[in-house]
Amino acid sequence: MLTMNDVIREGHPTLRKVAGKMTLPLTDEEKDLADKMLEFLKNSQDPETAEKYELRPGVGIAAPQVNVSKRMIAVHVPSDDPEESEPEFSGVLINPKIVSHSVQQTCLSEGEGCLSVDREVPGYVPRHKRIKVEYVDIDGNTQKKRLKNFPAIVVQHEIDHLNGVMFYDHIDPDNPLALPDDLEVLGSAE
Ligand code: NB4
Ligand code: NI
Repeated sequence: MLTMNDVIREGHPTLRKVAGKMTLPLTDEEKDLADKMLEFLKNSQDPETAEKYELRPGVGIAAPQVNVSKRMIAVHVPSDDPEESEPEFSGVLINPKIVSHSVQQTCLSEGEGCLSVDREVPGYVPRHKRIKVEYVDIDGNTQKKRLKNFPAIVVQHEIDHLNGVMFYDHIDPDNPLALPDDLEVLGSAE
């Protein structure tokens, strides 16, 4: 299983590289990594397992974060309806590409963090409120998904890692908590 020891931290050059496209079909090693990335997220969201293996909770992870500079991400976004056991969006996205997005931007009220950043970096991280993402799933099928709000923010954070971009690159250094009137804060109106 993947643990925090496998997660590289800021300063490691791989986090600033543009990751390479994956060729299909995936090798068994790549399939194994895909499974391990998704398993890591599920483990990290299970209080017992997270505590036992000292995992920081995560809703997303990108292959470069485990020092594999390839365009693969995993997301496991639980539904925000406690009754709903099914996750809102969960899976592995290979060669993900945002093919269109809204003009409207949104951000998380609490800002963002990153498993590769061992410090708090306060500030709003503007993201597209709605995106259409095209990717190949673990079975080799091309998928097109429309996402909005939290799942859309998670996928954008992960795709940034594939392009060597860190969440704090989007924070206004002069006024981190600036709220331009066209920037909606998720959790406020929603
Ligand atoms: C990626 C996210 C940071 C902002 C917002 C949040 C968590 C991450 C980083 C957008 C993407 C990891 C990957 C969480 C979390 C809410 C859901 C369900 C029950 C606990 C879990 C906590 F863990 N960020 N961590 N950071 N990244 N929400 N949740 N909860 O996932 O660096 O590149 O289990
Ligand atoms: Ni991250």
